Amino acid sequence: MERTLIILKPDAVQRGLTGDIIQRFERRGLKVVALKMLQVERSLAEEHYAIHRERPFYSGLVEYIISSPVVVMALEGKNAVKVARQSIGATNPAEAAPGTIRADFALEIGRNLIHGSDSPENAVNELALWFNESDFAPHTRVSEPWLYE
Ligand code: DAT
Ligand code: MG
Repeated sequence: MERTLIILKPDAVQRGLTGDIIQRFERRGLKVVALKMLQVERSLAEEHYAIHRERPFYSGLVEYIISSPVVVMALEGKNAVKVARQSIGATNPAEAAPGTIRADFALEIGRNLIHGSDSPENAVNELALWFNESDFAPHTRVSEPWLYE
């Protein structure tokens, strides 16, 4: 089993879409093992997006993430990183496949609703950045034999 970090960005919260988005992951079979809402500190936003520090959109990206509260969660499941990215869709909602979260709920790259870790290694690092070990509530669900053979 693998875990991935998901951030429902300020537009998802402000537009009242957090429930719809979480439901999509739950319906797919991914398990929420940590979940919290918070106002992001600038320093955390800067660290999370450090890889983009030199990009022209970096300062706007940081301002966007700290502009209003976010919902952050850890999803667990087989290939969680890959399948969550697939359900999220391409970075630019205008290019995202229909049926993905970004295509179905968003229009612009700078308001693309959601973050998902892009590799298992980055997922481990991002989860450590956003959560403490005590934030996790590992559990077994009765549905698991019906999700995994
Ligand atoms: P993703 O969020 O799909 O992993 P990314 O890691 O390349 O995409 O970029 C992080 C975020 O930065 C992305 O969700 C939106 C913003 N972003 C990326 N490329 C951009 C661009 N060309 N113009 C404006 N914002 C951009
Ligand atoms: Mg990324």
